Amino acid sequence: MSEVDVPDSHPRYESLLTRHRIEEGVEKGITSRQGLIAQGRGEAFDYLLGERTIDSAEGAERAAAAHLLLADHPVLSVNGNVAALVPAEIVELAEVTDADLEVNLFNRTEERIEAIAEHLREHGAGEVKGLTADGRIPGLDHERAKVDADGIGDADVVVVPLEDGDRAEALGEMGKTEIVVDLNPLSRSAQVGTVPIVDNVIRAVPNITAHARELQGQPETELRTIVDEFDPDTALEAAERAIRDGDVDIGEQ
Ligand code: PTJ
Repeated sequence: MSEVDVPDSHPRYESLLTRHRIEEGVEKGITSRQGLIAQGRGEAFDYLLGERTIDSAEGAERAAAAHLLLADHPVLSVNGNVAALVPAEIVELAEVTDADLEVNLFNRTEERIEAIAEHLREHGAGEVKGLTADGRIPGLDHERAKVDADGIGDADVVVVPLEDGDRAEALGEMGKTEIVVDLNPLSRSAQVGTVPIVDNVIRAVPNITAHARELQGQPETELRTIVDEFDPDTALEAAERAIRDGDVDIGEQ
């Protein structure tokens, strides 16, 4: 038995675990209630993808790892869903790629930022940015525009899982390399990302870490080749094709 009282051999194990974590996130004041709706939407796309990492997403995860290793100042943006679903995994990715962690919320409250920062620290994080909020993303209304000047404000590469389309677009306009994780290949965030990863964040984050570990120590030219060879449009088309034409066969639903 496991965290969700079902054996991990259960065909719906991953999905049940995910729901359980999101529910718990809401109970702890980490995840917003809108986060439940976002999760439901994500699940529908994941179901159509066969709840697996498709090849084009694997390629995107490798390109994301290369970008993070090449970055001068990478930052991983953490919202209420990410904190609930992959707290230890996002901390590990930050460690492996020497990235900052910054809590950055769509529905911003100081209480939730504090709760998420504390939750990440309980999972091994050192410094967690997001509370200073002395920087602004141009072109957004006040609350959603707040970032730390020495965090996302200063970053050259930002990982934004489950991001709102407006902000993803505005961050891109600031000239930042944006790595987006979003199960919907048609979402504006995925469409504007430098590297759109159409995969569940619970698979994507550990996969990026695994690629980063493998690529660590590779010459810069090798990393640049991986980055240059990745084409976001091809990856998005492949994901959309998998969703529209996919042959769903993942056991009893
Ligand atoms: O914690 P906050 O206040 O920052 O709010 C976070 C949410 C996610 C509620 C907020 O950013 C939001 O409302 O997002 P949207 O506009 O609903 O977009 C969420 C996107 O993430 C949708 O395209 C979903 O398909 C996708 N998604 C949901 N769950 C997952 C996911 N993508 C990857 N992995 C998931 N588990």
